Amino acid sequence: MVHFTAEEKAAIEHSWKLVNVEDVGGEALGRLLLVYPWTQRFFDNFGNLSSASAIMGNPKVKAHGKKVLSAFGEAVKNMDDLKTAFAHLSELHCDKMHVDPENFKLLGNVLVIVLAKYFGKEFTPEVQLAWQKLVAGVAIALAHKYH
Ligand code: HEG
Repeated sequence: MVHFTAEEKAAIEHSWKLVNVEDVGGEALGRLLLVYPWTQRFFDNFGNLSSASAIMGNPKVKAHGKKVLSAFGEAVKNMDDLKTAFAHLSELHCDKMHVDPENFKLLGNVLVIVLAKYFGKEFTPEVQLAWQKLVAGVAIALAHKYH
């Protein structure tokens, strides 16, 4: 299980308040679709994903990215028990959406990179490490109910 120090929790809680879930979530999901194009198959109802600018400007990508990143807000509130917090979403992704859980790790790593871009110098190595641990914990929790 991923364990967070008091300093890591404080760093995540502080930086989370500064995150615009639509901008960061949209960019993270857009980059996932661009960098790992096979992930596009889960979103065949999203319309035009034919180029980088189509993906990054697609309103459905933005809206879904916002939804995904908003769920990270639950992670920020439940750092001590991510498995319980994500149990229901884990079941949904397994049983309904059939998403290969490897993709949760990919999205988490893309998210850390996008956060680094938004925060710039404030994304110190300590803050980055805390976020890396959080996205890893979320990926593990989301995979937990897979069978
Ligand atoms: Mg998932 C739906 C969260 C990664 C594919 N995702 C959702 C929903 C949430 C969510 C909150 C809405 C659930 C509902 O309708 O009740 N997703 C979420 C998180 C992560 C993640 C926190 C973090 C890693 N999702 C993820 C990845 C893929 C994916 C990597 C595919 C590559 N999600 C997916 C699909 C849906 C959701 C296909 C249904 C979209 C729809 O509404 O049509």
